[in-house]
Amino acid sequence: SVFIKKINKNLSLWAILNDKNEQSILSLVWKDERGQVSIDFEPIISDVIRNKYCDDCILSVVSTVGNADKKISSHNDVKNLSSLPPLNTEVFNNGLILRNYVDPQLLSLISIDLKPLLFIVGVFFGLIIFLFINLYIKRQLSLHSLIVKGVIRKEFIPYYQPIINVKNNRMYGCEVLVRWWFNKKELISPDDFIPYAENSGLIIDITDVLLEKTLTQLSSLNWQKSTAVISINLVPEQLENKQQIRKFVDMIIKSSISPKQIAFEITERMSFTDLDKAAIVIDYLKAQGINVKLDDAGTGYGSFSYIQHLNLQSLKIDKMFVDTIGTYDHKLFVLDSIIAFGKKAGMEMIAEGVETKQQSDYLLQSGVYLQQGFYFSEPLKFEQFRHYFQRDQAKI
Ligand code: G
Ligand code: G
Ligand code: MN
Repeated sequence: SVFIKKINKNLSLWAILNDKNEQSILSLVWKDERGQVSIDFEPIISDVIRNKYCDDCILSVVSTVGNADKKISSHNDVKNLSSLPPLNTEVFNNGLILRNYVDPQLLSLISIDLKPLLFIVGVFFGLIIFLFINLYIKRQLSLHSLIVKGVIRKEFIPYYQPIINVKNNRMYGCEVLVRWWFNKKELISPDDFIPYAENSGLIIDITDVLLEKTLTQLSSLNWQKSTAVISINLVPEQLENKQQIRKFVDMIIKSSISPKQIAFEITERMSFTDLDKAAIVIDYLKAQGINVKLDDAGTGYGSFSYIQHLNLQSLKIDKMFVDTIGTYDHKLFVLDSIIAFGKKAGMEMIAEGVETKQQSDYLLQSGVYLQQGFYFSEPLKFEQFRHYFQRDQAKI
């Protein structure tokens, strides 16, 4: 216990700390030649006294049996207090009796029942959380139904970003990037719907529409007379679905474009659930002449294990690494390592997100001559891409 103060010759106030020192209770100690009496207050009373909620609203009376009515003080307030029934009475073995009197007003203050208040607060917060979840689900549901409608109306259209062979400055091919021509008037970027579409499986229907449109548009350019390759993005889930891939292959075979001019880019951002299944599908595609490239290489789930397991022969080096060229970012070493690995494994490499001449030159010097990025061209809508393609064909 800790000494607090001396109240008079015989009486002193102490604090008794509990084990964890979290809450102390107060103890009044009477000491004279006959011995010592200490009164430990209930924690709640200790708390009240410590925090000075009121003066003279607590009275503890120690008396011997038969002596209880002899009041100790003439103080008015104290008299008032002790005229009420005591809050508690304790009789000790040695015959002493302890009575605690507490001002009823204070008592009602202490014992305000917090349960109903807590309940109301709980319900309030519960309601808010419920409303948020509700709103979120509704939004997602409406995005879902909008995409479904968009698929039916074929609102998903391809944009084409050229991939350049820097060695001869000719177009090696292009990547197809989806855009949502929402209600035929608003162009929505993939970032706003691709994540949802990928997670919900709707990406399968979107790719369907996209591939169909791409094949029609590129056929109209006599694409098959060129050697250019078309890259289409797939998520791992699509590649594990052989039925789905068969449908794509059928669409390609029916078109005028040779399967050799088609490649699928498979993103590393998501993981495969069944690598063996994917490996079988990739072999099937290869047998059809369709190449599969590893997209966003180095950014996601185990490039190297995928490359080994899936027998991939192309990788697209992510913009994240191209961005480090000309900086002191330590990821520049990663870029160099990816390139070194690609060379050793005899893989075709395409650098993405090339924005400057410096980046393009560095990559070329490192042996990566297939490049894509704003430095050469943004993704183009079909009309613009037609011109781009025709100009490139005229270079022969
Ligand atoms: O073109 P860009 O901003 O705009 O595309 C944003 C993202 O959307 C890129 O990560 C790209 O890989 C992805 N993306 C674009 N088109 C498709 C597509 O047809 N299918 C899938 N799965 N992803 C796509
Ligand atoms: O993830 P994926 O590689 O499929 O997507 C390519 C994405 O990168 C698209 O969103 C495309 O618009 C974007 N992109 C292509 N070239 C560049 C570039 O040079 N700079 C930037 N910032 N984005 C690019
Ligand atoms: Mn891609």
